Amino acid sequence: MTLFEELSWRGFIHQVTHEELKDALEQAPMTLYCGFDPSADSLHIGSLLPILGLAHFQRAGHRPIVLIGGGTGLIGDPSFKAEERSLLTKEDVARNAAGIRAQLERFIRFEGENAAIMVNNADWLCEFSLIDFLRDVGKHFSVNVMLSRESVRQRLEDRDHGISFTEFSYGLLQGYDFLHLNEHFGCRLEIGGSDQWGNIVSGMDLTRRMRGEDTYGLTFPLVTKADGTKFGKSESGNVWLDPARTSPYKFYQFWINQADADVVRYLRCFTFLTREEIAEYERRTAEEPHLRAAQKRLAGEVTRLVHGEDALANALMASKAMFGGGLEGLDESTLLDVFSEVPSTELPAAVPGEGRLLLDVLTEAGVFRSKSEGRRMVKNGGLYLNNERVGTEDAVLGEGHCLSGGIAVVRKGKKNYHLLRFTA
Ligand code: 485
Repeated sequence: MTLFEELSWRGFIHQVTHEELKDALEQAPMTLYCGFDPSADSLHIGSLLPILGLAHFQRAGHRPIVLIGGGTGLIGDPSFKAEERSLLTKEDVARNAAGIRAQLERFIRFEGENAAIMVNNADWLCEFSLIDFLRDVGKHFSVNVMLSRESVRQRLEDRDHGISFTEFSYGLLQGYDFLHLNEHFGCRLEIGGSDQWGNIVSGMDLTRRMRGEDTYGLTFPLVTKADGTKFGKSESGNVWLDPARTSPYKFYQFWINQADADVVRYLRCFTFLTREEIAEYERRTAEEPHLRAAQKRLAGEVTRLVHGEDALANALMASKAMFGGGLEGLDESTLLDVFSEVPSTELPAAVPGEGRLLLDVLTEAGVFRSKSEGRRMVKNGGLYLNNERVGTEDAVLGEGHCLSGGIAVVRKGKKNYHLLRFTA
């Protein structure tokens, strides 16, 4: 399979500027780029497709350039955005750029053969003098063409949400980047999401006009869900790649909860599994969907890719905890994360040797309406402390019951959880 066939099969291709790109990619290694604006200090799973796209190109022997938009991020891309954005401060952009740079280093190889390159467009855009930019670059852009771009149509039609000159100029800056990378690194292809088509074509036009060089553009489709809701959002909002924003456990849960109608498509574009392996998961999803084998594999692969092996092991353990698995290996933040939606009660720390009757504590905490309800539950074998069955109604709550962070997990029946948090 050629790289292009593989990218098509995996669902990476929305549009290409030239059909010949397919052959050009087979003939010689190519330098290509994708840009990321640092509008937040972390990437989210919307950026995963472009990142993996770059990784596929690199695996096939091409040289990726990852561009951080430290300059363009100060302006803000208006493409398909309904409203003018508020400007970020220079400090914010610089901080975000550092965060994003660190994340990208996980996915793409910056050493060895066809090592990737990371650049920041602040290095050339911020130094440009306004007069020089308007004379040398602006002169090649036709406002008539810019006005006809689909990506700003809505903003031009709607007077209430118009577009400032600042945002309208964004395409010139991104266009200039392509020219710069062509000149300095021989870059011949820009890739991005389908919203980037206009900006990519601007850069290609400029590079042809100013350097007489022909270049290519390729866009990815927007990832969609079969039920029509937006991909990439969980109940708590965006799914981020930064573990401090979306924990590896929540990240794992996001993937494991994908619908049967979507999961095979996601295996193709979000993992490196082979065609044969994915065909097997397709069969299993059709024949035994209740086992959710494809979802488990998807969640495992993507969590490992983004957060690493240890975080995946922790996320797996945390996921089992919800279904009665052992809790001892989990640290405080994971416990609080797994049980974040569960009611909790704060109690003074248990004093060794002076433990209180568990049923008293639970009745006080409101877990039981009365002590007799508690007794009944113990008799029926339905009360668990830290996922271990409580065998007797005289059980004493002691220090040994505290998990990491002074937490004890109470469960009534199958899945009625309550947290006890002991404070020092
Ligand atoms: O030379 C460039 C300078 C900046 C950019 C690209 C090339 C960034 C681009 N204008 C942009 O806004 N990209 C989005 C971002 O940074 O969040 C997203 C796109 C998405 C995909 C992704 O970046 O909306 O389609 O291209 C990588």
